[in-house]
Amino acid sequence: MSAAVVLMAYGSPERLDDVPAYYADIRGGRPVAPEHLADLVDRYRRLGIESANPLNAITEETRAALERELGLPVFTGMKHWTPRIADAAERALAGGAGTVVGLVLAPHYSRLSIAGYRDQLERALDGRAELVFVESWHDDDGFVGFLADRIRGTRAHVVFTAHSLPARILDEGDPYRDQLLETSRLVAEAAGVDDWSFSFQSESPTGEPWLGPDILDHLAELRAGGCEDVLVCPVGFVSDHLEIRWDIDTEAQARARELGMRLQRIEMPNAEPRFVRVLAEIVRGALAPVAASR
Ligand code: FEC
Repeated sequence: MSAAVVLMAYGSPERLDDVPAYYADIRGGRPVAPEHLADLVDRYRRLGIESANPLNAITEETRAALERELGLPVFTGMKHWTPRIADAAERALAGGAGTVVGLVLAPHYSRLSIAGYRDQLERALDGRAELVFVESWHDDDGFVGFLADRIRGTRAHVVFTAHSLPARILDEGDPYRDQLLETSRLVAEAAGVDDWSFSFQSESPTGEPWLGPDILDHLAELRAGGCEDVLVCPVGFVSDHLEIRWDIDTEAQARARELGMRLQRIEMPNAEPRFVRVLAEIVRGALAPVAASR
């Protein structure tokens, strides 16, 4: 069996000049409010992304390490930036892949997130290879164990976080929130941590209600309950995204300071060898039934 992996990520602008096109892609043709664009450019500027983005280098490092670990070709495909998911699919096909494993660098399924990655990959492959798509890996033992080791022994209250989504997903029976709570519970249990809670982060100004509580409000509630020390564990992200470096390290940190709290966060998995081995096991698990059926 000739297999290849398309490793998918949200994508991040490579330089400041890319931000308008990147944001337009996220909006998918819907209007972009000039003040929201200016705010986004400002956030990337303040993170020092003028002419190069370290996040894209981390994704490439992860890809290369996963390729070495698996001994299979791995191609990176971005949902909202380059290299595109479609480019990655073409490269996998050009290399002779008969089976393509689609793995997203986001562990939790939502119709508003993972389904979009799947759709792009399916359309690009267009039946030219068998697609084995990993829908979610939120309860993967390796992933849970990895995060548990990050929080084990802490005396702080642990706040698990993930990207918010429009609240209407709950009416649509979307499993996103349940999967997030499941990861949080499993990680806390594995680490022997009893003192924890969950909150969302990174809500966008789209004019409709989003899932809450938002971490900024949640910190105030925790403080009102007497909590002074918080460890943030962003279970919905695996890299040093804008959402981590800005929303947690800058905004939530400022809120915690205002409230007189100490806020720390776990190191993100990024391209850490143990995390790459977790991803490799997920790919092997996805390929096992295919190999067995041959
Ligand atoms: O450069 C970076 O590191 C940022 C990468 C990035 C990640 C990410 C993850 C998720 N998002 C999800 C949902 C939405 C929805 C909207 C939305 C908007 C943005 C904007 C930027 C952005 N997202 Fe994102 N997201 C990242 C970046 N996201 C930039 C636009 C400006 C802003 O609102 O701050 C609203 C779209 C709209 O306007 O209609 C919905 C979800 C995830 C986690 C799953 C995943 O990674 O795919 C869900 C990383």
